[in-house]
Amino acid sequence: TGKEVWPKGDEKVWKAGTRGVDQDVSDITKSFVNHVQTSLARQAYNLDDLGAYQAAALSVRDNLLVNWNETQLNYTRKAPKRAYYLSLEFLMGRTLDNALLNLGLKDKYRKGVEQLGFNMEDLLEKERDAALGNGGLGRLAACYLDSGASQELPLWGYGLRYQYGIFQQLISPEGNQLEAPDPWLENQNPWELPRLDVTYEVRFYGQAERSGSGNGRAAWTGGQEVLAVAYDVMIPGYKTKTTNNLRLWESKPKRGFDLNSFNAGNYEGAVESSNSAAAITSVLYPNDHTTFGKELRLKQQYFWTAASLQDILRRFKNVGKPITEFPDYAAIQLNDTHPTLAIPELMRILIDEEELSWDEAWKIVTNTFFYTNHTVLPEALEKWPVPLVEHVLPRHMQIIYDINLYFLQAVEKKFPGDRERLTRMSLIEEGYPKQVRMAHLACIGSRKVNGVAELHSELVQTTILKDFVEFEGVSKFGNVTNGVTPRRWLDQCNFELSDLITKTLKLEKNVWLKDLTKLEGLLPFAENKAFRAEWAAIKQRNKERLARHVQTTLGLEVRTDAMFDVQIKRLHEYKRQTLNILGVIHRYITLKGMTPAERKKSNRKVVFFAGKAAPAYYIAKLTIRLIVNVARVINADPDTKDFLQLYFLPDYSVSLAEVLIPASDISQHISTAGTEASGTSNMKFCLNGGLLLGTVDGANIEIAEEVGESNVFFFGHLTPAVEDLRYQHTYHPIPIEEKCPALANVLNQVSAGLFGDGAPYEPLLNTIRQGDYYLITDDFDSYIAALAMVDEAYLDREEWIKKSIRTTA
Ligand code: C3B
Repeated sequence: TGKEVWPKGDEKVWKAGTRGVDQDVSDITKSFVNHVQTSLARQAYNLDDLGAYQAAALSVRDNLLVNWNETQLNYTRKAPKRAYYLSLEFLMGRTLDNALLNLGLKDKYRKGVEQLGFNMEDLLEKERDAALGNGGLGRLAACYLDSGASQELPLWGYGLRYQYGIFQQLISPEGNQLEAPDPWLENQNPWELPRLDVTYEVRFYGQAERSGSGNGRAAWTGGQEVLAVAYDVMIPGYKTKTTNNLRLWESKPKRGFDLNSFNAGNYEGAVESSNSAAAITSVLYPNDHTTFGKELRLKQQYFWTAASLQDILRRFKNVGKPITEFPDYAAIQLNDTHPTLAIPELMRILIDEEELSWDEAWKIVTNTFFYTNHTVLPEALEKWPVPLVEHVLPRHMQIIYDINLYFLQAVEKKFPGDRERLTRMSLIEEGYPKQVRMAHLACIGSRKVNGVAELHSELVQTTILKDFVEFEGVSKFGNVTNGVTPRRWLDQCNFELSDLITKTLKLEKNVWLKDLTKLEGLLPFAENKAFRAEWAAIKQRNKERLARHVQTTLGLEVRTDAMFDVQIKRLHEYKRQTLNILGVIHRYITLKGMTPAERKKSNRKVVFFAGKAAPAYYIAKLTIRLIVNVARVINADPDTKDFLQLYFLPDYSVSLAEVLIPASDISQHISTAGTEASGTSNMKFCLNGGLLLGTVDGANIEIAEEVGESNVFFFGHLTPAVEDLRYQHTYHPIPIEEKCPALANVLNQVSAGLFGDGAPYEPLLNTIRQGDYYLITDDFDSYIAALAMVDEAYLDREEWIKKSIRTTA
């Protein structure tokens, strides 16, 4: 009718009881004390920092909820087209500081907790990271959520509520990575809202019987039924009331007990099904860029996509439109191929339950999904064994075969007689066993396909999906270069720099924090000496903050009158932490060969590494071991320790990144050309005035275009050369002593025991000596030359600061 009718009871009483967002310090202290007393059942007498953090978090959550409720009601009323981001990983990090920033309540909360005898910094440190992700892909999802809410877009995330996030990394006395569980929900999680009333059933196994009437329908029955329970996480936008939702599913048994077995005295059998249901969301798989074909992982993927689709469809049905209009109300972004089962699942719902024809259903599906590819590395492209899919999801296997049949018929029509093309493009890869190629399914089931940086998107179109571009036309394929939220990655983690920028640009902070092109206004200030001094002083204080952090967590003394050189990311051969550590060894050997007078003239440097290795990735773990043991020797060597220090910081996390990034003078992004799809920490370092040392790869290229090539340090072979070089390694290998004597010397010193027994490192060193798939031997000399240019540039400190300012600008 256009006129609102009050739904229940006395409108005035409702309105009088409605909670607003806290505005005054006294409102804040009241709600804090109230939570201490009622939610936590504690008092001033027994409230420690952890308790105070919890009270503050609960009180902030109340504010988020007010906005969240309003936002959701608004969406329901206006029924806009909604975007859904399906991601198996959301690497959120901490929430309290971010929520305060976005609500604009930071200062007031600081004052409030101070009045109650606490220090805000201490409380913030008590929060555990929500680490439901492995690395770049998961953090990108988290940044997109912040961005979506800040731009007031009706965007919801869907993921899994893992009991255990990414493992905690410990380093053994020998320097080996050890993994410990991350029970992040142990102390309760104030940021989630259990929605025990929002549940869906999800089926596994059983039988799928075709109806036999030729309409393509089937009945899927039997097997195991599991319940998905919703947990909602509020996602506040920056300086807006828009507060979006991240819905995470937890699995639980549909029935707590099988009473029949219980009565028969079989208690273990009775609880067995409940154990396996709960197992689905128990742990995040810690593999980055590799797939293992584990049944539980397949169950995770289906459980999550099935629950999310039911939820999305229910919301759509409330709008009251015919199902054919679904794509006008929902766009579903697939974060990598992990949620690709959503494609056959939506087909199943539309055909078997909504009783649409195949063509009607396929039209809806292919207008609903959008697929983002995040890597072209072959080992990361998901494939599921056909027998496994048949067993766990019999109906979906039928549908995938049907999709494949129609698809290959269309390909055959366009390219008659091209059998090889059909083999290449098929959704099913031949072999023992046959495998379902998820990237092919995601591609043909989606309306658009994108890569995550210009070079990467180009590679997607010319390598792994080349046939699909030829078949479907290039307009379906595009590029969306990754981004990072400047709220967390500048304002929060580097507030001093943020304040200086605000003061200098003479703009409200919320203006440039929502429009980073405004940073260009800093360019002229690179020429201003006083400004440069302020800029450099902030970098220095950030280095001191990092040094304090290392001191309190590891008890180590980091010198801060040196250049800070940082490489932090998952350990992987393609990311080439090996190149970096071999470069450090080269530097050490060179320093050892100098006279004390020569050394004095050299650039002082502290090198930081951090990152986790997949628990089963042997070579990556050896790299960690080598770094730790090189550090032990270098940091203890009286000849060199004033000029070169090396640290491996254990248990890399979002929170640790927030301390490391603002302190970096230079960061390394040195993947073999063509292997790093984008990288996102490269953007974060640059935003914080850290210079970039890298290969011509991923988003490094676009960054260099923006900051100017004279402000970045590029080295190494380019993408088009990589294939040829690998061919040469295999068919015309050159002995390493001949090809790269400096590197040969480094490898020999490691073998000979310069850093303790060399034998354990042989498998790692042999990956370079033989095959050298990631081109360490080809890029080593130009890498060392680039490092020398970095040193030289750093010695001219004023010029360096100019570069730093220009990089941010
Ligand atoms: C990563 C890529 O390795 C990065 O280059 C990229 O910036 C991010 O995704 C975000 O797009 N990635 C990942 O973290 N895990 C994968 N399995 C594949 C790619």
